[in-house]
Amino acid sequence: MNKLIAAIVAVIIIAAGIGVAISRHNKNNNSNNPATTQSTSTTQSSNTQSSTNSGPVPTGANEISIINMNFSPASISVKKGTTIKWINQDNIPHTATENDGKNGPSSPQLAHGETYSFTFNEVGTFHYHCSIHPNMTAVVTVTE
Ligand SMILES: [Cu+2]
Repeated sequence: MNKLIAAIVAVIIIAAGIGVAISRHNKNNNSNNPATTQSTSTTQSSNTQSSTNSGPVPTGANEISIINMNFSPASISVKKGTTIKWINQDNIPHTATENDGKNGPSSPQLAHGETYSFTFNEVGTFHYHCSIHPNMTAVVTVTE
């Protein structure tokens, strides 16, 4: 009788072991699905990043990126006496050229990676554009 009980216990233990193995297997399957979802969402976020790259690019304080035929940010407000630095991140030349007839930015052609700095010593609104691509426009607002 003891052998029979031992055999039953052994079967129960084996069955329990199989049950654990099955549940682990299912858990693995379940965790595979979120992993698939994660990789999908990772792809989505990288897509978001690439679309972000085509838009505004993070810049330092008082820095304006020229990227993808745009000034970024296209509108900035600074205190009088602030120096703004433009950075051309495109592979084609651009300029930052004032178009209000004021004492605003008037850069030479900036090649890729070149920068231009201008200090705004007058309060006012300074519209500017790229002299090579006149549809590229932006504005700097200078306050006291
Ligand atoms: Cu341009």
